Amino acid sequence: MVGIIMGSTSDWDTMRACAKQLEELGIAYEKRVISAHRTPDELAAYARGAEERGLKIIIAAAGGAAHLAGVTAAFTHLPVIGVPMMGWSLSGLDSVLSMVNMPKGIPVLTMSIGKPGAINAALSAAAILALADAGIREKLLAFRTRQADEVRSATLPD
Ligand code: RP5
Repeated sequence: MVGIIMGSTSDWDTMRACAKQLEELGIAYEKRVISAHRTPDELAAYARGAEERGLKIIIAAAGGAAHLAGVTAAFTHLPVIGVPMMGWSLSGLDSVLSMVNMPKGIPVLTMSIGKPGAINAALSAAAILALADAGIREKLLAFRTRQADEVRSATLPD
């Protein structure tokens, strides 16, 4: 249902958290390394064929100039959720500004930088899928109840 793509194998350390969250919610996904600048033809083919292969949402992670999500969105009308990576410099500020500032017409739903964004990408995908899938809706609501309960029962050391 969800395609997770990332610009490099170096993004997987972060995006593993996204995959784990999807698994916890029982959402089927696939994962692939595809680069907008190193393998542009493969990216075009992947994004163009995504709907026909049954994908509903694409989560795209990239660092640096981070154009993967925007280019993916150019080739498909499916929702594209972008996750900016920390990158090797500027602590991910470059990636988040690049992803979030899409010109009008082709949106990228941009998450926060790094692991929190990776997890929120999975939760956002779940929220979209939950609109038409009662099972996912139930799992998402249960997750949020558990999360709230954890906060309520939290104790602090003296
Ligand atoms: C982007 O450049 C990738 O998404 C990655 O975050 C970053 C660095 O890639 P590597 O040089 O580690 O392959 O394309």
